[in-house]
Amino acid sequence: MRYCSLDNDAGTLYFYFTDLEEGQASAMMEYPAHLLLDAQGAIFGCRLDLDDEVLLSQLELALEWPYNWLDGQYGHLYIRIADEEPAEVVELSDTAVLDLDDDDLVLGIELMLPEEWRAPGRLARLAPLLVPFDDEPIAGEGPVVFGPPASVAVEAEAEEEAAPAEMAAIPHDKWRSGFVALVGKPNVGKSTLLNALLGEKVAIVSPRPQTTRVPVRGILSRPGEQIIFIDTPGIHEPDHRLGKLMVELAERTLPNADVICFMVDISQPPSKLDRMIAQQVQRARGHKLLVLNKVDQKPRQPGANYLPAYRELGEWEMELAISARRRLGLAALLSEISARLPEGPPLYPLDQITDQNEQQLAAEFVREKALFYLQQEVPHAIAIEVEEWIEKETATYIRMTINVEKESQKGILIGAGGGMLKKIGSAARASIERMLGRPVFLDLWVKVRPNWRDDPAALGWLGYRAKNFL
Ligand SMILES: Nc1nc2c(ncn2[C@@H]2O[C@H](COP(=O)(O)OP(=O)(O)OP(=O)(O)O)[C@@H](O)[C@H]2O)c(=O)[nH]1
Ligand SMILES: [Mg+2]
Repeated sequence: MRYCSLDNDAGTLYFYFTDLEEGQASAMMEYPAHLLLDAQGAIFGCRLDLDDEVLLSQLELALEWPYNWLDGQYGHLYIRIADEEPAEVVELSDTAVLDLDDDDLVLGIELMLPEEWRAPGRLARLAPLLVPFDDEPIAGEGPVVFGPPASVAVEAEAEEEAAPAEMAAIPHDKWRSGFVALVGKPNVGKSTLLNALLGEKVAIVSPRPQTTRVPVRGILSRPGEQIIFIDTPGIHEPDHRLGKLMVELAERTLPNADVICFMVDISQPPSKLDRMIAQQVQRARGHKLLVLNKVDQKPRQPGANYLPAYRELGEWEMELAISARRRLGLAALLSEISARLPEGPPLYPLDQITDQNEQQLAAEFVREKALFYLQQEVPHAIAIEVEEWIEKETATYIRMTINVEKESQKGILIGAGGGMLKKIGSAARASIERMLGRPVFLDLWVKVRPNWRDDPAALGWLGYRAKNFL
């Protein structure tokens, strides 16, 4: 490794394989990541679980360094500063980013570290390579940032930690509470934002559109206020019954929302879908905020500023430019939302953070890993049923069926020698273990349910029915 650097405000640890010039990194790819820890708990490297989209030739710079290597059988890329076995391998809840140059050569890696992994002790092994982080990842690029700098966002997150008992002592008539809908087209970062606002992973995220299928509630309780965020499926032109339901469920959140965050991707110009959704949002009664996400990303056309085009899509009480992934501008967004909450008592227990149960989340983690590892239509044709969930003495035994629509998809999902299913299973198991805090035995089976996305009966028993979410 050439050097590493920590952006403590955004919680990003950078590993670079070459000296970087400003603006050199021009594209990125995302993969699940793990930290490699030594016996003292210090980070000495990371592991990325790559897929076939990365070519060996792209890893030339990374693999020039002595202790880095690619385990071709599993697609695991190890980035290390020493040749040693890790005492512990820890899964990160956020994906890591490969930074690529114009020739698609991987220049470096960005890891999103939770607070507890940014401690000096954790970085002791990396210290000799650590160079100060030179701020301003978006300096001079892209549109104006309205949000405050990241340090403000981080401080605000830190101060919100109030014990539920303390909050419970506040009389109900002093509370404000309300529903905040996160709506927009697929892939603009709604689920990433929900997770970033809560500081917990309650919604799965993937680089593929149409990741979220049903509304997910994330509850943020702070002294005197409870914000109930509703992450919605991306609104799109559906081409099967499941898609229709996804869009219907997203649209139904609009009339009841106190605040609507219309989310767009500021690195791209508005599309027909953005225009259509903006019009729907305009008809709703709630406060309307225009949330311009991905300010960290360069505009599609160098130098372009798409802000005026988005601004024109409707009447917005406020415009906020943020990066959900880098947690920039979130404190400003939260305070604008907070200022618009109606009076009312908390609607959920103060220690509850989502409306989903552990079984639903576990099934979603499997779907998330499938979205990462599988190509094209296959991950979209997946529906997961939890068949068994048994708390045993040493582990939780979980059996799930992964339904696909075609024999060919079943073949791809299982992979040669069962390799693909194993890869998805082991990545999902790590996420489920992290959530449950105990070992998990995950038993995955694959079944073909022809055409389930267009079959009302199958959709019903797979849990995709409107009345479950009203
Ligand atoms: N560069 C950048 N990428 C982001 C940001 N926020 C989200 N992303 C990426 O955008 C992709 C889509 O994110 P999601 O949160 O799944 O998007 P979504 O709007 O929930 O998508 P659907 O569920 O399909 O509607 C993922 O690859 C995210 O990592 C951001 O602020 N900057
Ligand atoms: Mg989503």
